[in-house]
Amino acid sequence: MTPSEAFVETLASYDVKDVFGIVGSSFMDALDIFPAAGIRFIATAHEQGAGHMADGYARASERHGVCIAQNGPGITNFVTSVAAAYWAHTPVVVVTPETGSTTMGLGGFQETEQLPIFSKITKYQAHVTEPARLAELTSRCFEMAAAERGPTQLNIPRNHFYGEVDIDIPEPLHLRSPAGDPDSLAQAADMIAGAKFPVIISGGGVVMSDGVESVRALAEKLTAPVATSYLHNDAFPASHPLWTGPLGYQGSKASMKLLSKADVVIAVGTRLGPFGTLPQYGIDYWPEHAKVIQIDSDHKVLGLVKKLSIGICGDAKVAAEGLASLLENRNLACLANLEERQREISRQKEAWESELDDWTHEQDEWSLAAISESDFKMHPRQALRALERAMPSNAMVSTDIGNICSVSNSYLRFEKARSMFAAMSFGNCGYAFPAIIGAKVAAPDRPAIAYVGDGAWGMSFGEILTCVREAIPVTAVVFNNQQWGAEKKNQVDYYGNRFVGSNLVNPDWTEVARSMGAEGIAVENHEAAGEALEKACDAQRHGKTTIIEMRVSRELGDPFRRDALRKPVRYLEKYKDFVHHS
Ligand SMILES: Cc1ncc(C[n+]2csc(CCOP(=O)(O)OP(=O)(O)O)c2C)c(N)n1
Ligand SMILES: [Mg+2]
Repeated sequence: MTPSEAFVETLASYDVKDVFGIVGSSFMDALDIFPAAGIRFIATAHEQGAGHMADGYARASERHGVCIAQNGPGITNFVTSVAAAYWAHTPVVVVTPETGSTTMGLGGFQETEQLPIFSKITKYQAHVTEPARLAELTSRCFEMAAAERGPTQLNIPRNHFYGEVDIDIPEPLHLRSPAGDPDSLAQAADMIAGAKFPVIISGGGVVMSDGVESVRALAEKLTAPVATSYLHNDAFPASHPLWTGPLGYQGSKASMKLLSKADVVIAVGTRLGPFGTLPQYGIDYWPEHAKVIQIDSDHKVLGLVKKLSIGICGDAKVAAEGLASLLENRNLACLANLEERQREISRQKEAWESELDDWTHEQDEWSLAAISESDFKMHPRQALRALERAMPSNAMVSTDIGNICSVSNSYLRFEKARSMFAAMSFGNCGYAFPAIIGAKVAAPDRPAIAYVGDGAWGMSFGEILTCVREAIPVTAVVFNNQQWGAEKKNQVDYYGNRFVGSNLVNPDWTEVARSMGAEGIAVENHEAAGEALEKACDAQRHGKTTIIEMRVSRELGDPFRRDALRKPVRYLEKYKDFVHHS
């Protein structure tokens, strides 16, 4: 067979059904036979979109995401999306055809060294040194992406698609993650049995291992409250009495207050990332004196951020099941104060819900002025509450990076895993819309909704073209506050309301949507938000993509990074006024 055939057959062997990218001569010889191999090539508007789609696709399913593009500029366009997938721990195989090996270094066309660019944002990189190794290294990239949970790069000098090879097509290995060392599990079970106020943190690893049921069983055995880790709101069902909501920025005060009381923290499938455990609302909730049991399939994150008592390197689901079975028929200290703890859980949850109900808008000086001066009057929090109430029960929601998307963390609740696809720790604006398009391809029967700020929308709305051309119906909820709000918030808090670069002038986004072949709905009042969302989700069933433009005031919620900013200091005379007057 030819190397192109070997490559495509290996994709098929790994059950690849969809590949995202933009057409290019460097891989056309393989692309030509994608359809015959049962592989759909989804042509995107930008390669960054293709990378995010592959990410969203993998996060919504248990499959690999795959993307491919033209050597040189097509590949450099992937960079941000690969970094995002790296920090979302998503198994994406990034196929990067490169300048031909016979001319590399001569400074021909579309030439750059493609391995160094991705070296810090991939879990594994394969360079195809000769055509005979193309299938083998393709397979390696699939195995490593799954085992290491992150993107891998398959770099292919473009001439290596041609020729003849005599090889066997590799088969998937179906490797399993470690179950957790038995001694560590036994020690952890002893520690949990002695706990008086155990609290569980359920993280992304629980979602990825399909371990929600196992964590639920463990929680019920202990009647332990379950907080979800930052931006993994789908790691525990929100209707469960032990669910307390998300930790981290704009998370649940109920979770934070309950966690602060813990004597033993059971952190399952979470790296306890530093940003996701920062104090919020002035509550420094991390229980410094508690014993911490951390379970993660990646040994490199155990004890990395938070001091721990027992680290268990293992699959979240299998290890949670292991703990639950070791606790079977044991005397549990926490059952002595069971009712007291149950009352406390309910009390904290009710307090937070009623605080959210009353928290219709922001109250700080800037926000109050902005509300009265803004052209648009709708309050983001009220709009988010209304959307929450109208959210279809099996919806998938992606969220972008921005002030309003961050505030949405308090209002996004899910019943099942693989439902929330936030831009994770890489934190790039422009993630949510393409990610939800990929998720929709993986789960076409589920309503797919992206929350996006107007600034981030400007970066990503081009992918409406992909929705229309490829018939992938989704809903984008665009929060038009006419500003790069999250960054403006820093200018309010630190830079004396000097707004350099943070105001936006927007077109009518509903007209833009319509002219691109989608529907557009403008919402100016939170009471209309729910109906608009229902209509848009319904339109998905008829193949239509809808952009809901939420015209909201310029008020702003708490900032991202109080931890990382300082009040400005100026020594030069000409800049002396550029300080913070408060
Ligand atoms: C690619 C990228 N560029 C810049 C930033 C810095 N940044 C973080 S939030 C933000 C503002 C987002 O504005 P918008 O999308 O309108 O949402 P809003 O904050 O107004 O709700 C910016 C520019 C980023 N995170 N990612
Ligand atoms: Mg904005």
